[in-house]
Amino acid sequence: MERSIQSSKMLYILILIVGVSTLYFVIPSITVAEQTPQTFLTHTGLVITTTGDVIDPIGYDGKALDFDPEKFMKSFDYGQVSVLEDGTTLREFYITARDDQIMEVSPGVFYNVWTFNDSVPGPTIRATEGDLIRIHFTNEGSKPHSLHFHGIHKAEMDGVFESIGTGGKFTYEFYAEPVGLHLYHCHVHPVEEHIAHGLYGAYIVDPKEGRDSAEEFVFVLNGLDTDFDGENNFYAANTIPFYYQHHPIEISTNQKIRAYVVNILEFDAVNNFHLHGTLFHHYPAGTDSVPSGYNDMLTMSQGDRQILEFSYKYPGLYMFHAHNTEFSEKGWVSTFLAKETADDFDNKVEYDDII
Ligand SMILES: [Cu+2]
Repeated sequence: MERSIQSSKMLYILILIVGVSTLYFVIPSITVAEQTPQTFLTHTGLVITTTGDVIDPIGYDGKALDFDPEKFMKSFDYGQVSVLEDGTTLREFYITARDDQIMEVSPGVFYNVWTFNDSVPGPTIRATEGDLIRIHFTNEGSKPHSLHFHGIHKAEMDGVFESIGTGGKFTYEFYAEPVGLHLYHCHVHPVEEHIAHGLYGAYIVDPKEGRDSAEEFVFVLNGLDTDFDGENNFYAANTIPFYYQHHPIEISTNQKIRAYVVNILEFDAVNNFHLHGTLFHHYPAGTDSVPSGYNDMLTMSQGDRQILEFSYKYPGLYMFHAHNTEFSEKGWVSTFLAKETADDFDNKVEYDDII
């Protein structure tokens, strides 16, 4: 009898030991799973290994970046201006790269953004044709970065072969040419990783005679691969999915609108732009003064950009979005709210008088 009680006790102890050891092996494997490096094969065949742990804001001791798409779309950085002895206008810009920040890109979704001047996209650089552009670049990131500008410049200013290491500085200098809408981005390998995280911006060169007066907006079409699997989870105009759908961009009817549209979308071969309720004249790369077409639809590959000019005849709320349904349903959908101008009311009175 005593023996059988002892055997039962032994059995219970054995079950307890097995149970506890199982928990010991199971629970730690669950808790460390998020920090285990995962390897992904991207569309371009690139292998990316990431722990993905930066996506979790708990443990990140910095403040999440503020980004205001409303402000961004109307902000142009003309640099610090001075005039050289030969009369050339010098524009100096200070750009700092970082890769350790996070941004709440959608409610509760924190993304490790890599930034130029704490912003994704970086500042929209603007100059006039023939100006001398001098960019004081500093890399405060943990990885090497660079600045590669589209446009005409010397090979050593191309930002491709010289990557700037952590703490490094480099001064890029080139003349603003040609007139157009260009872009800049980091060109350090793997480039798709550096672009996907946000190291890019728009670069506008105005003609010496200036541009016609218009309400101007910048839209950088981008995406967010928030789970690091080489595919975008969100799409947007200016980083924040659905932003301009919830915050319509107010414009006036019969007002000339000029939109600078740059496609930097990573991972997807093409992106597109569709405007409702009116058509636009469009200028590929903004390099010609004659429009290439009159359309409500544009398709762009990565690096393509277009200047669009249009106006609204009738007041109301109009969408503009990717005609690729997946992209629009995942955030690349925006709206213009065209309000009637005083001129419209005057016209209406005249029209009423006639009938
Ligand atoms: Cu980079």
